[in-house]
Amino acid sequence: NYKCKLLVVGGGAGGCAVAAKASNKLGEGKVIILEPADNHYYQPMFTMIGGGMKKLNESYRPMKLVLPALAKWLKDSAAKFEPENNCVYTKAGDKIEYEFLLIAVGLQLNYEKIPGLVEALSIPNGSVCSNYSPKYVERTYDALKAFKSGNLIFTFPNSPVKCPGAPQKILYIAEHYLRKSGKRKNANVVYNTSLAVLFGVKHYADALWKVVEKRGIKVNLRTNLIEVLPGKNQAVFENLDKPEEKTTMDYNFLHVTPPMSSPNCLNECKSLVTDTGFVNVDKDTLQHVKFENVFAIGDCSASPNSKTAASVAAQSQIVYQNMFAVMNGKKPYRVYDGYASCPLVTGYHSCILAEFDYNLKPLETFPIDQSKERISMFYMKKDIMPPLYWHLLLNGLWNGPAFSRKVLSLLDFRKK
Ligand code: FAD
Ligand code: UQ1
Repeated sequence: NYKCKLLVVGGGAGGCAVAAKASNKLGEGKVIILEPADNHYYQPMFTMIGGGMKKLNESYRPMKLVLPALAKWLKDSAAKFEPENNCVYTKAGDKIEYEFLLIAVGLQLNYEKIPGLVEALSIPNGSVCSNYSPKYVERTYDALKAFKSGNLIFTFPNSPVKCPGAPQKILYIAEHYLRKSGKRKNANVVYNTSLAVLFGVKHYADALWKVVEKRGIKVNLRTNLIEVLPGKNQAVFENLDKPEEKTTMDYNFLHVTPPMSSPNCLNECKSLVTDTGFVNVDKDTLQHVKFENVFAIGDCSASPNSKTAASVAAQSQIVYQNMFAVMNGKKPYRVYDGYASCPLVTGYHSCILAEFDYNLKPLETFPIDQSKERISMFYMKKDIMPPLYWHLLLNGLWNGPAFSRKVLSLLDFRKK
């Protein structure tokens, strides 16, 4: 059994960033990180792996090397939270008592919720793929190379997702791949999304509708994947506005974004979560609404921002400063504006850099029109973001672009 000042559950983007800040401040041995995985994945790279622009082995590093050396890593997972007693029980049966708790367990992928999908994803060299899991991401580029003609279908599930732009980034990359390889004329490219919009922020949705029109991509809104029939190469969709209406489509390539939910370990502890299972924090301070020594960061939090690593960066400093305020007997004072960013890669050399806040209003860093497809933003996503993530964010040294935005706004000659 263990005792600590701060227990961080989950050593992903958010857990690692805040653990680095906190252990620098508190010193050796005061922070415990509970994390079961051997490797830490930079998930935003999965989009590039699916498009053949990066390799899977570039997307992960051993957990031991990314977690802060001053913190103690417990290689186990949280099985039960008891915030009333300031403790967490692990899967192996240990009890960890804490003074402060940061929950950073991310989001759970539920591939098995779609009948036939796991079977389809296990067929060697098959035409069904998914960028969302390291287990399946390498199938995407292989399936793209193997595609000859027919229907390419891309899906967006009827659930909360992380990086809501990612299901359509691979759509655009694949369409560009087909043009580059002379296969486009034989292909029917379809995006079936559960959402009622192409993207949640109108400013960028308007730009993306132009992209799909220009490139002859068919978009079906409110269309949700409910079954895959791997033997027949068919996918079944429901119309979410008329659930009795089902459509079966033949596929020659199917990219699935799986349904997602909050991790099971949270669902048991009703005092910790909202009715959708996410950690019930105040959207401004990221402090738990009932337990003042509990905070959450990232994809597992119920704060209503888009779930991205960019949000985690912005949240990391807010959580850290508010938690230390409470440690010092003060009230949380930093307020999170809901900042999220989604580099919407639209091909092998182009990207629309979406940045926005809780109100789904653009909150852009650069003094240029970011709704335009740009080469510069593509290389920022492909070559600048990975080192920024590994060297700065995970070491607690990147708090998002808010400061740069303020400085760069001085150069914005569009405002008079
Ligand atoms: P994660 O980084 O997922 O970490 C969660 C950690 O918790 C994991 O290490 C896991 O092992 C651990 N864990 C789970 N259960 C338990 C348990 N019971 N006990 C202990 N530990 C546990 N974001 C962007 O900003 N830009 C992008 O371009 C972008 N593209 C993306 C593309 C794809 C295909 C995907 C999948 C994601 C993308 N994201 C992007 C989103 C980004 O990766 C996530 O929002 C970010 O990783 C969230 O950080 P987190 O710390 O909340 O969760
Ligand atoms: C960001 O901060 C971040 O987290 C490290 C990402 O995830 C990889 C992003 O994709 C983006 C775009 C940002 C925001 C950074 C800038 C410079 C706009």
